[in-house]
Amino acid sequence: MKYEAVIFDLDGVICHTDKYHFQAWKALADKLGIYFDETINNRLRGVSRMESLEIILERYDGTLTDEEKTRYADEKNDIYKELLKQMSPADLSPEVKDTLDQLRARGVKLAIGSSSKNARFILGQIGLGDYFDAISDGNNITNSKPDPEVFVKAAEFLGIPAGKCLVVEDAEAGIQAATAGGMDSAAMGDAARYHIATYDMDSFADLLNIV
Ligand code: B16
Ligand code: MG
Repeated sequence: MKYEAVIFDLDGVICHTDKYHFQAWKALADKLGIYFDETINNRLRGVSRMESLEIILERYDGTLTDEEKTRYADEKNDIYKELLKQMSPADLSPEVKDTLDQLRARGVKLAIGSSSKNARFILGQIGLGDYFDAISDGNNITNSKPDPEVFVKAAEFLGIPAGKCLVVEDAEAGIQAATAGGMDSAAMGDAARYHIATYDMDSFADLLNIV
């Protein structure tokens, strides 16, 4: 076995919440009269909530105080959390669940490394609340991807050296974070287009050949 642990990004890897992020940011952008579209939304992948707000505000004419920014980020998160209530175990694909189960059966440790502060809520919604051996998320980090902190913490929580961990990511910043943390990476979706990861995946089940 090449890796003792696999650290999974959440959004865009285990499940897909982009459409809910989009709807929630769009509602806020509309309220502030800011242009916002799917292309701008793509830039928010893997990026923290406050950094996402800054990207959206690039098209805002006025200036906001830090208090106002925090209030608007909270407002977006309230809308987003309300939308997340629609998620259920049906949002976990059989391919993803089956692959995770097979990795676990081989004795591989499984962790989450997500920028999201809602990671535990999302995992609960899709029926994986108690599934992972460790969860490192937006609540236990001070620096977001491409800083390696979220993955370094996940490896620490597992007690496994970085060199024995594989990171699975859909965001370019996430692949950069894995590399900065001394970890190999496997890229899915958007991240696979940049060919900067150790492996580019076509499907989630490819992991069974990589690990
Ligand atoms: P929250 P990941 C990231 O999750 C999302 O991809 C990104 O779009 C979002 O802004 C970020 O979490 C923070 O999310 O507002 O819920 O704390 O891909 O790192 O699992
Ligand atoms: Mg992601």
